[in-house]
Amino acid sequence: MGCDLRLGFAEVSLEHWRELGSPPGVGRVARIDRGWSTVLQSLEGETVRVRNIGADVAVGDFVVPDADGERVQHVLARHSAFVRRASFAGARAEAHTIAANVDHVMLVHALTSPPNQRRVERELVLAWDSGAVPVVVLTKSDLLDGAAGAASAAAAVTAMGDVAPGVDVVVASGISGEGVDLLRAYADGNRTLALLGASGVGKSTLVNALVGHSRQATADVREGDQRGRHTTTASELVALADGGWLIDTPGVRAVSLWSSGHGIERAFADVFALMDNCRFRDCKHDDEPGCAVTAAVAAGVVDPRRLDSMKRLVAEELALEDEQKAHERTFDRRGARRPRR
Ligand SMILES: Nc1nc2c(ncn2[C@@H]2O[C@H](COP(=O)(O)OP(=O)(O)O)[C@@H](O)[C@H]2O)c(=O)[nH]1
Ligand SMILES: [Mg+2]
Ligand SMILES: [Zn+2]
Repeated sequence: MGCDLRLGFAEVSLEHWRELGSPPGVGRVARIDRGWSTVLQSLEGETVRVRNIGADVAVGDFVVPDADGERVQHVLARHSAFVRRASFAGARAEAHTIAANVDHVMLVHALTSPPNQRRVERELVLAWDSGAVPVVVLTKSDLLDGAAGAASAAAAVTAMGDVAPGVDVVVASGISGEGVDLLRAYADGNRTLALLGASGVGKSTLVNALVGHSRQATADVREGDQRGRHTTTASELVALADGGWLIDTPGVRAVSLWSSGHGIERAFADVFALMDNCRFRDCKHDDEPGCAVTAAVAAGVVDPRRLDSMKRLVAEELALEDEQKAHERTFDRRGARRPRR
């Protein structure tokens, strides 16, 4: 038995599978419910449900069930993973993988609210860290009417573009269909897209438009009809008709950093480019003489809120690293196994 390449296998996952001796039953996790993975084994929809016991599984993962088909035996190497910090007040930081093996992270915002530059900056750090390429999607364009609407959409594109250097910004609507073909093109070549954003911004409506039929429940399913009023509560992998995959995710209210790479450098590439010209190598960009960053702020080239935002994210990342180091030291003293990052 082989594997169905149409599931969108990442090269690293395939290699890992071959190293394991090409075990049968390999598939892709389409959804996770209370410790159970639904594993898609072919594009036609052959699925098995297996337990996740001891396996760190996320939607989008390629997995191999054990011989009895009861639990996940191997989670194949990922080429990307969108990870955020999941922890409760006072609890130690823990990582939560929202989606794995994603090629493009669509950061969805609604044009009906003022563009939230600070939120998208934070999302971009996580997106770049994930290994996927972000795209900013401004949806609900159908709700902006006439010349005033067009002007406000254009202003939103500029505002988001200003804080997303090198990132595509796409105007879309899940209702009128504007931008939907553009978005679908990101999945060309059997790639996987993940939609991320606050609850109610229009992710599931976009999924339905991209898939071409009503696949995902959206918020306006009225009480009283047979489906009740349910919306996305867990991530879900959906096939696109002409190839490619989509992962719809539930709304995340606050995205906390779980940083592990160079997400901040990528997300703030414009500011980092300026830093090369600071006089001091250890410049903190506060009030040091010869600081190219504060000079750019003074000249109106960089928004002071963007600089503050970057400093806050850097501090948050350092605090998280300190917390993890302290925790690992505690573990080392106890002689316990280090927690996996
Ligand atoms: N007019 C309009 N309404 C939209 C659009 N996208 C979503 N909505 C509405 O916004 C609400 C939330 O949409 P939903 O897709 O469930 O958001 P999600 O929580 O991000 O998945 C629903 O009432 C949708 O009908 C859009 O492009 N245009
Ligand atoms: Mg939804
Ligand atoms: Zn400086």
